[in-house]
Amino acid sequence: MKNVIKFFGCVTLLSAIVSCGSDKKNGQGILDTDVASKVYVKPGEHDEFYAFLSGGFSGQVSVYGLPSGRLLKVIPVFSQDPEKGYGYNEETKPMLETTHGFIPWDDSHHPELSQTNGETDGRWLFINGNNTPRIARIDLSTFETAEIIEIPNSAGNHSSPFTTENTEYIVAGTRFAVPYPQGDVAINQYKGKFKGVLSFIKVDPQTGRMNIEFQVLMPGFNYDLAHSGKGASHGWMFFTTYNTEEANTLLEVEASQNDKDFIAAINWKKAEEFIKEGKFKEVEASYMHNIYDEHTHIATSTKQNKVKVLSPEECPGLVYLLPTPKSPHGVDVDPTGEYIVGNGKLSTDLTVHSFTKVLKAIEEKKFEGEAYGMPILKMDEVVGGIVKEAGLGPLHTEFDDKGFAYTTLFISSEVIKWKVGTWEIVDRQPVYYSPGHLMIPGGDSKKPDGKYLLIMNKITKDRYLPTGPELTQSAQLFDISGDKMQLLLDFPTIGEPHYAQGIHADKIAPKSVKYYPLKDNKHPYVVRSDAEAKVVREGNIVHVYMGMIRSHFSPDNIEGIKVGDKVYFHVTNLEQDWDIPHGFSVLGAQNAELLVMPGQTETLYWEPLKAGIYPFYCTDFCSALHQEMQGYIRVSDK
Ligand code: CUK
Ligand code: CUA
Repeated sequence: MKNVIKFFGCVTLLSAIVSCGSDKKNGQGILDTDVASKVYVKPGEHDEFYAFLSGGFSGQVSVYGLPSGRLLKVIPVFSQDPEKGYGYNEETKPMLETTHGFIPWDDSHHPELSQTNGETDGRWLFINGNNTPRIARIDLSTFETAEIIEIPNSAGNHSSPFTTENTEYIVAGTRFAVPYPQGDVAINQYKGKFKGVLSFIKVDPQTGRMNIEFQVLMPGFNYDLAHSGKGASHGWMFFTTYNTEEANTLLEVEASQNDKDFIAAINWKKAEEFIKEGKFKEVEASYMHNIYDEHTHIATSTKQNKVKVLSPEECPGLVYLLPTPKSPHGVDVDPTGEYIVGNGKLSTDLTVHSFTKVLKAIEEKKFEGEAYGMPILKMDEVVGGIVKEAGLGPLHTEFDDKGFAYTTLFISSEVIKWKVGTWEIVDRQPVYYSPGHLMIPGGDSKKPDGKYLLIMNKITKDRYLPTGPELTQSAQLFDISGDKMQLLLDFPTIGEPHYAQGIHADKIAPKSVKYYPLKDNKHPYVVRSDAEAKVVREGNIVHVYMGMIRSHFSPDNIEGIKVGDKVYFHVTNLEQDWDIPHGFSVLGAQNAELLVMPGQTETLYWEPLKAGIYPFYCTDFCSALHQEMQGYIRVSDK
């Protein structure tokens, strides 16, 4: 009997250990295996959503599958990428031209998907470069950067690139006010001489091509973030501001802080009328416009030099200021377009403006003053609700499809869920650590997909294995289909993710390009078969027309090259099959490599510096005979 009891005691203990080790219950009484199954995407199966995360100071965009958190691709935008040769090959170098020269770096913050009728349509992804003000457009059929436009008379392009509900415009707003026109001005002349410029960039509905339609000349505030009106507020764009005291040093920011800053509401429909009426000034504005041609796969960079500018002083009704407590950071508009949430980072409450009330206050002229010709609406007249005691450091808000909003709290490291309309907080979860932006697929559109919420954290601390002083930033996935938010997954990100966008895979995957038809290749140095391969000399410039196909190069032996020649390898991938790129590089190549997609031609520039034999080879393992895909160049003294 005694033995039996002992035996059972053992079993109980054993099963306790087993269940502890493999199937813990979390704080909400849910088994780890239940959580794991929610993010488990079986080998060979696909994720339900694409997530596009900004790469912050890496200047890239990274593409993840959700819910698995699997990294699918890194898209170079404002960066050179040795993996793909972007920014190294001759075709893409012009993409990184600016009026300050070739700049292969930027700080990219906010990806924004194009929309049709207020819904994400999977056509393009826009992203800003903060430092040398630029906006890029990525084509989501190829996942390549298709266009970059520089923003003139602007600095610190932070409140960008947010779209209107039919991608009529994307906007770009200056963070740093700068002298207008730019020039040598004493910094303490800030107030009065420094201005902020908000740009409205028209997007061609067929091609996606961008064009700076007009700029609005604003006072020297700092413009932080933006979001577009939609539905009820279609035709309006909202920008948060800080430093409305126009101080040239923010060292004593808290001491000198105005009690309230503003959300600037811009009526862009009205702006279009002012443009038609000729109420604009055409001013000097030099900027580069870089376009990657989809037929030649060659980028061209063109300098532009004029832009139309509207001034609120001369355009009554163009801009209204909505007082919003203490340094609002994000501004977010709910799916109906009625509520405009100002996330005041130094306030513990969230102020929500009602668009209906804004219109009424405008109509009834309920102003508490004006600034530079822009009426300041009375705060009491426009507030639609306050989310009380949200927490410390509210930064950004996204929305689901059930009438709830989700806000990140940077300082208290939490995310809260609250009800739009009652303003009551219904859930609060810790995140690890210090969240900036958050993303629900479609969460800033008219039609959010309220299944997952992604939180992007600035600080990771102890969540992963240590990697020296720097730890990767981190994303955390929550299930938001139930009443309570449930943490599912942590995964590392590339660079600092600011904003992100998510979209159902069905809106992109079917349109994905598998290869480029060779017959449509309009590159001037294309070869369409091995037979067309040749070497052409023009003085000391040598053009090598080269073909590659599994598993050889043509030509693969090249002689007659001299030290000091300028050699251009124009390499065409002759494959017509999905996922068979070939790579190309040569010993001593000064410009990384090429990674050429099937049917495409790319050019590597090389200057041989001394006589010798220089092997070249394919850098992408492409067939069983990949290692045989090689050749030689002989370089002789002059
Ligand atoms: S910012 Cu990064 S946390 Cu540039 Cu959108 Cu707010
Ligand atoms: Cu082609 Cu390896």
